[in-house]
Amino acid sequence: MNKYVQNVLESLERKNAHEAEFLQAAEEILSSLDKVISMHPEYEQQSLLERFVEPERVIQFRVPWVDDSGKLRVNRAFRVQFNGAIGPYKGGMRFHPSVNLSTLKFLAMEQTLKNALTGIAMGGGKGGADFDPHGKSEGEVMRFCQSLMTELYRHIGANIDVPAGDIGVGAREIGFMFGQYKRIVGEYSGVLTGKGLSYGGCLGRKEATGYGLCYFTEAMLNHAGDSLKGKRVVLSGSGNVALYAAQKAKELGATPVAMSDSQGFVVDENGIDIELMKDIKENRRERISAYAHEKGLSYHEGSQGIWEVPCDVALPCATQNELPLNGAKALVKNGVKAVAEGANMPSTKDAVHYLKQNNVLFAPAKAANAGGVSVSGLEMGQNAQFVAFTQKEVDAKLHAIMENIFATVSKAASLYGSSPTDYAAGANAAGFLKVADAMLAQGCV
Ligand code: NDP
Ligand code: 2IT
Repeated sequence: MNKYVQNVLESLERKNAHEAEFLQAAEEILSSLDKVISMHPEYEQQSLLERFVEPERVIQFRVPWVDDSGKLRVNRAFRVQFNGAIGPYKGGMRFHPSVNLSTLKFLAMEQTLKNALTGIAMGGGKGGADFDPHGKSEGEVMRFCQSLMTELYRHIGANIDVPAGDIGVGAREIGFMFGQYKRIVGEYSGVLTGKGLSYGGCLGRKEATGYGLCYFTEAMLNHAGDSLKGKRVVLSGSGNVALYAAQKAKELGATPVAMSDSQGFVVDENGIDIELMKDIKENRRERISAYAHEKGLSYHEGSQGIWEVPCDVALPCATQNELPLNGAKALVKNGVKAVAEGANMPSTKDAVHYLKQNNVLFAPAKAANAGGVSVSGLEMGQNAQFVAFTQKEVDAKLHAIMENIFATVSKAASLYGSSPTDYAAGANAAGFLKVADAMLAQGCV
């Protein structure tokens, strides 16, 4: 490894010893930038890496709210404004009990490079709270969102920082947060994306991450002389990303055969009934076991076993580190051809290494799941201009963006990766070069 990269990583480990996820992402990114760094000695002179790994700003605050029994509860929330070199900070809000600063810093750093790949002027940010929306009433979720926004509003803005959804945050939560923002500030602006269609949301945003993931996967398979048509697909998760990835995979001629949630998974050899799954997850907010019951299928406890289900293409779409080495080994044993990451950093380092060693095509999250934030970018543009794109226009733009990201990442893989299909290194290099260039141009920032 390049000495400069190594020094920066060592210093980062000393300073952030307890931030495992952040260090994991930083190591993955920086260790793939050897060639980039050697070709740009000015980066070291200008302390580019030291600046890149340090968030511009971290905001932490308490969120007090009252539950249905009248008890006052407190959660911890954050917004990490990681890098604003190429545009307003942009990235989702996550509501999940596991949320902590390490996870949000890793997500914000990944987001910075992802957003650079989209070609839209968006910096990188991420936020969230250790609040679990599961089992909460509508009123509790609303009061929580309102309380959170009562602090967050002062730190965000259409040209400052534009949050969106992520795990546990969908259209309902965005609506509650947006309503509170507007009440406090007294002005309509495109301060959040993923809004409802009746108040400035963008057609196709809900579907964008999952659809984009399939467009990227299709481009990657096409490049290798193959396609999604006729493939068996396994998807982990059954949230926003997984549902629409399953839908698009089916439209492209594949058969999604298995999906999961954090409790377990189901296998449907006839192909997942997407409408039923959407109803269970989006409307009824029930567990995936309901799908098995209603279809008379067996339900498998535990989410990990899903990687044992034979498939040609695996799309991990739930959460970080959900695809460990064992999972990768099971996939390879059953002949998987491609793994494309819908979630952020779903594959562990050794899982990625094993997949590459076994010639499995691997699409890294920051490229493959960039469709969601890309359409968020379109939503920002739409709000700024007071216009609305049609579903067809959005889909065409999303398709073009994902194909362009594949082309960019593929070219960068040839230049900077260990092989022409080292798309992980390609995505890191292409994203980093754009951010680094903007930072250098702006001086000591
Ligand atoms: P959702 O909240 O809609 O769905 C999350 C899904 O993952 C649920 O099925 C959930 O199961 C499961 N899950 C969550 N945590 C765990 C866990 N610790 N172990 C096992 N399963 C888990 O979130 P999204 O679909 O929006 O996000 C999924 C992933 O995609 C995340 O990594 C997110 O960062 C990433 N992403 C999202 C984008 C978006 O536009 N929404 C854009 C790009 C990336 P359960 O309900 O049981 O908790
Ligand atoms: O990880 C992600 O890219 C997202 N959660 C979407 C971010 C956004 O601003 O739309």
